[in-house]
Amino acid sequence: MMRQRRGTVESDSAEYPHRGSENLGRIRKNAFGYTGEVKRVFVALLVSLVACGPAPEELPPPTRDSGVEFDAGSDAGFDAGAEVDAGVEVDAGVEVDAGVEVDAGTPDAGTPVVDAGPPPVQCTAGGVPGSCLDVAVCTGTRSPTAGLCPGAANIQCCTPRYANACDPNGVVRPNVGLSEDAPDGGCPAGMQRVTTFCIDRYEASLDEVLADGGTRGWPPYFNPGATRVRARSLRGAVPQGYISGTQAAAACAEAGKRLCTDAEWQRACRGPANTLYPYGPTRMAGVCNDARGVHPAVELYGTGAGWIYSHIDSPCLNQLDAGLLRTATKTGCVTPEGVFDLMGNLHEWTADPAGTFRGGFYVDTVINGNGCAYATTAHTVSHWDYSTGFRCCM
Ligand SMILES: [Ca+2]
Repeated sequence: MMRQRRGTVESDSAEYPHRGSENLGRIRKNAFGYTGEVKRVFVALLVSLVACGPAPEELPPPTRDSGVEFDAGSDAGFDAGAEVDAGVEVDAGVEVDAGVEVDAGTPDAGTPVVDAGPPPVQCTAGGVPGSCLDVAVCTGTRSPTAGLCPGAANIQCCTPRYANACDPNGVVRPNVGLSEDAPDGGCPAGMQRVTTFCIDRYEASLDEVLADGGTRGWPPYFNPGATRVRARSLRGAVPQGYISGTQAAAACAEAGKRLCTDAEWQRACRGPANTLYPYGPTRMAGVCNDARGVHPAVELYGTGAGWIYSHIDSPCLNQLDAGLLRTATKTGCVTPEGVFDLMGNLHEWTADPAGTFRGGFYVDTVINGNGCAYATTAHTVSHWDYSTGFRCCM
């Protein structure tokens, strides 16, 4: 079994917790075959692109401003993340729109040879940052949009090719009107009694706490940044991904709860009979949301190239068809005690101060352990990406 090792960066496929399969990992590695020198060039290119990023007025709305480190490098899928991380730390130093700055590098990062030389003029097409390039080189994983660049007609705004019609700046609040289950077993609304503790029955979603004390549903495809948010346990909700361990803990605290300990989380997942899967001792296909055939980043960006794994903050990733599901959609993915989606759908942060998220997600519940034993430990609590969710205990 391949396992992740905290703090190490090797070419072992288990270092890529969000890849759909080992085959996918091999494709990426072969397709981009980085050497240390190439990576240094890439980092230099990325830094230069950040320096030439879009003007503030071109950036997406404030909801994308995380105010926290987007630890993209550690998930980038490169063989030596330490060097890539160095570039991302430069990005993180840009206090506003760290993730967006990372995105700004997307169009060129995939084709560093084509784009070698002076950085091209930056542009934005449909809210997606891109570069002004000759249409002859804007092919494959990218598509051109006319009328957005200076110069000749063949110089057009070249952006990553999205496989769906998702607007990466679109703010949606799909959980409005939902309410938590009635209190039960001495636990608050939306929670389930498990031995000595209570645990959210569902992967958490967020409410934004407004200045007047009121609340409204937070758009679940966006990192909350420094926004005051409160965890909720809602059946039928789009659960909150894109959240760091630190933010998850704060959202639980805002609800009078806390992140589950590793022991609590595993006990809840394994149930009273201590089974490896929430539904029993033997893996059953399709019971939980854990086997999407195509990695969402591969589908969204239309390529398996390594660069896509450093651009896993896109709100569109969790809006692809047959990807993230609303909580308890998989009605059989429940423990005997009544806790849903512990396996698959979204990873779930636990209270480990060193950074652990558990249970796998909608692409994979195998690579870092089977079912309830799945644990990703490659990231600090400041990391977030589309696949990182949580639930609370108390
Ligand atoms: Ca889960």
